[in-house]
Amino acid sequence: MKTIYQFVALILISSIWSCKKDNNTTITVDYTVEVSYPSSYKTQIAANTVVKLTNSFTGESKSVTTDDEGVANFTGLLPGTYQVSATKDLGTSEALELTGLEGEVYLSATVNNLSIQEAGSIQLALKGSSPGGWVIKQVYYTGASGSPTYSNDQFVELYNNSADTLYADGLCVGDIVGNPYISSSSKPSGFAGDTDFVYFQNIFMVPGDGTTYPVIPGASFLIARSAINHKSDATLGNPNSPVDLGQGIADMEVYWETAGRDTDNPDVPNMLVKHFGIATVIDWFPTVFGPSYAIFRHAGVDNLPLVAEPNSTSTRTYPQVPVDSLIDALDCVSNASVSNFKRLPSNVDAGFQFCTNSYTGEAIIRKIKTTINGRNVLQDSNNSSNDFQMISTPTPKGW
Ligand SMILES: [Ca+2]
Ligand SMILES: [Ca+2]
Repeated sequence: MKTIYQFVALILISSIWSCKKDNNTTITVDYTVEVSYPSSYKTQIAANTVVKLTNSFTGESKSVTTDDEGVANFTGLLPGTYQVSATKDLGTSEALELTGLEGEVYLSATVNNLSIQEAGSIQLALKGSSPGGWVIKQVYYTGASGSPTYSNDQFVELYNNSADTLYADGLCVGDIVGNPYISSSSKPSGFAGDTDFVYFQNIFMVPGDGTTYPVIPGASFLIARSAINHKSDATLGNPNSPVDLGQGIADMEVYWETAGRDTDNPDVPNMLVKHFGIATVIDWFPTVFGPSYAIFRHAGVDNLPLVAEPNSTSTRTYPQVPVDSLIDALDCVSNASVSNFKRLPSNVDAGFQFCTNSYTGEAIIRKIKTTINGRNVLQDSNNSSNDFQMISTPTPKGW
């Protein structure tokens, strides 16, 4: 009996062995995963990306890094159902190279319950947060050259510097309290040195329900002091003005009804007035000697604390906005040698800009960092001395 048992056992073992041997040689498969970057990137080949396959039954996982073609080659997989994931963290320099923008980016892609029964391949498209966002692209504050003086054509142009559609709804824009140095009796802002807050002279907000004003990547949103063709409007304009800010160019205008001297273009929507510094001023009138601008979002914009300027005899008070709420800012003063008249803290804007004089028709425009698929990506290092340049004539929505 013992011999028979041994014989049967031998047969069983050998048949199991042969079966196992057959399985090993026939039922593992190879599989490739090709990983790509978003279409807004300079290249779509996502090299050096970690891809992980996890077998849903055994729980075992394998990780392979993609090669120079963005391909991860998996070998010896058991047929079955797999969870697939790829992750890629871009450091600042890598993000800059691929997107034109600084800032860390975290990309990932997953496919759930992928059935792998035979050799094959799959493509994974990485997605993630895109760097960049709203930036101030261009400001024109100096006013037209020639006589009489004319500054009704001032504007601020915002720009979608990201790879995603953004909505302008709820964006606040304003000019910061403080003298840009106009004469030897001028004094720097009493708020200078405050690195936690900025203080506004005027604040205006884009209306909308959150999706009313979409702006595609690489497009602008222009806010005019008054939305008319300043060059050709015989009644309200001035032939010396360098700009047409009529319908189709201006997306918004500021309309200040209270002083009774502003006009309302019914074809261009009006900004919501959140704070108007001096009610008797005819319109939003950033100083032609060099205003500082900031854009921000703040849920409590209607109830911002109002603060008097330190070391000032003025009783006027100004809305205080935390620097954490700022999206972008640009400090301008009257000339190159008065950096002590900067109004924005260096953690917001490490530099400043200036024009040669008031009423010169000059403007300040942000530099182009790179171009990706025809979309200009603008330089944004939070230092306006480097990021912007003066131009002799404004180019509303142009370059
Ligand atoms: Ca106006
Ligand atoms: Ca209007």
